[in-house]
Amino acid sequence: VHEDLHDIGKNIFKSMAEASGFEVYDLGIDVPVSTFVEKVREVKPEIVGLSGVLTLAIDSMKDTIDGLKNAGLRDDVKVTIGGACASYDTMMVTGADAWSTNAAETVNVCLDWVRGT
Ligand code: B12
Repeated sequence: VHEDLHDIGKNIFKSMAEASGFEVYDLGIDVPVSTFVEKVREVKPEIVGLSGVLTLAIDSMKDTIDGLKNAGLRDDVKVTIGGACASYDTMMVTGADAWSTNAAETVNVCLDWVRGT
């Protein structure tokens, strides 16, 4: 998410999701809200993953989810946040659907989402 340059955890989650069959669009690091909104509009993904480890990434995640809401796209996607700043409280504050500090567990959550279970 914007302002956060850490990407090791994001890359691990991306690799694990791809290994489970997901097609992943990696938007990189320090990603503006507008880039998420444009890509979601273009690709129409089932799931959006947001990664951040800095405490300030919590605000960036909330901004990003608010951006999806304001663009009328929030209800079309599940959103999972991950990284060291992710927690149950962070999920509640940002308005995400799930949170993770464990990429493997969250790949299983994503599989459940796309299978509709
Ligand atoms: C490596 C590192 C760096 C590297 C990053 C390299 C890179 N390419 O990512 C470098 C040296 C560049 C760096 C820079 C900085 N860092 Co740094 N960094 C770390 C460090 C040592 C490890 C982070 C990491 O990669 N962990 C390993 C990964 C695998 O864990 P993870 O991200 O949690 O990912 C796992 C899960 O959370 C999950 N996951 C992650 N993302 C996602 C996403 C989704 C969707 C899902 C489902 C799951 C998921 O899957 C992963 C595997 O299970 C931590 C300290 C620590 N020991 O944690 C500090 C740390 C995060 N950094 C910190 C700081 C302050 C900075 C700097 C601001 C330092 C500075 N003054 O310049 C800059 C940041 C600049 C910026 N704007 O981002 C602080 C953050 C403090 C805070 N709470 O805000 C920490 C905690 C160090 C500290 N104790 O002070 N850092």
